[in-house]
Amino acid sequence: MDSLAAPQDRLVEPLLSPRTQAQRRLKDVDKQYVGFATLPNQVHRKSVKKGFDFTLMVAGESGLGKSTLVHSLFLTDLYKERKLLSAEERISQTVEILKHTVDIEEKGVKLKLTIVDTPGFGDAVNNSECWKPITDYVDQQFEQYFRDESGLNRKNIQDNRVHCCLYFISPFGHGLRPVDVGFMKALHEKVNIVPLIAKADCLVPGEIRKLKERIREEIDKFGIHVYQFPECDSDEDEDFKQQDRELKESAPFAVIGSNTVVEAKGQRVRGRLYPWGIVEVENQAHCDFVKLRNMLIRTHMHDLKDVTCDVHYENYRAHCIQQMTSKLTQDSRMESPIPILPLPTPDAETEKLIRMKDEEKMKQQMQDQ
Ligand SMILES: Nc1nc2c(ncn2[C@@H]2O[C@H](COP(=O)(O)OP(=O)(O)OP(=O)(O)O)[C@@H](O)[C@H]2O)c(=O)[nH]1
Ligand SMILES: [Mg+2]
Repeated sequence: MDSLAAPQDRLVEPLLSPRTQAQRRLKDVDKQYVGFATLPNQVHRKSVKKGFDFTLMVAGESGLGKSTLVHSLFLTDLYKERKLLSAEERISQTVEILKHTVDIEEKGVKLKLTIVDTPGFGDAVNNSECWKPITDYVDQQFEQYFRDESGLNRKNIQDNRVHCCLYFISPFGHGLRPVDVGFMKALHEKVNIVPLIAKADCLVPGEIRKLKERIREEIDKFGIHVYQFPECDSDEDEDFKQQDRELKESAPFAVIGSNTVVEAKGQRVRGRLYPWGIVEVENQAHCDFVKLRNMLIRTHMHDLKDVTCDVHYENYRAHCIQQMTSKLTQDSRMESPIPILPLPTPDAETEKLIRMKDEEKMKQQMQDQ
């Protein structure tokens, strides 16, 4: 820019205060750009104003600690006034699909978080009836969204689609059970499934490692599509890349849930107190609870929403539109107001007349020439 400045400007410049010089230079830079570089700021401001919503579902066999984990993850933090339960005050068995919604705000960013707690199913059952209420629930949310989107007020649609389903796998088996395979396959095209090893405090680290390996192999073998963490961008810093690697290696996360606060090394922590010691829910050496929470809230919430919208909902939408069009064409065939009749074929007499007329026409044309 300096080389383009007028000669008198170049003489005056050194006499100006450093602040004015800086302001001048900024103005010069201002002249060089149109302003679309502010687009990310505009998007940021708009989305912060609008707020975010996220729906998380938990599913799996009965008694694996789904409700407890959900409380450990969010609800006791969110419901500040809610008292922590004592060890005796167990969370009761979930008998119907329960939806809890909380509005939270952090540094001016609003999040409407919905937790869908589902009743657990028995391990001996391997028929679609036991998870039908869950698949129906997911479909109903898609259906509602599809209807809202086709309605008049498209701007203020409430997004209740399930963005992630934490699927609890028993720590006592040798891998996936038929019920796990059946459930995940029934849902994997509809929702992002994040498999978890429940009650990880029941296994020693070596057993957890083996079970993780086994589950990963079986997920592959049975063709189950669980949520895939996206590739890390190459321009991310080394710390982030390392975290991303660890996250991917830890899947399926082994988790521990607890509703009690216990004292460990002079600190009050959420954990489980056993005669031989304490397992801490938020201690990374004890389980993957923190990794799971970070993934859900800090690092992958947006991607989970994107995949829900761009892949799962798109599939549902395409299927709906296909069904609607095939029904429409079927109906119009059946109820067409103008009967489509076959074209009449001329009889022999008419054919003879047409031929004679044509011959006459030709003779006339030849005489004229
Ligand atoms: N050892 C151990 N026990 C747990 C853990 N999480 C929950 N529990 C206990 O397991 C029992 C069942 O927990 P729930 O949270 O009700 O299990 P659920 O999966 O919601 O059960 P349903 O509602 O029947 O589907 C309770 O006694 C919990 O205290 C855990 O991480 N480790
Ligand atoms: Mg429950």
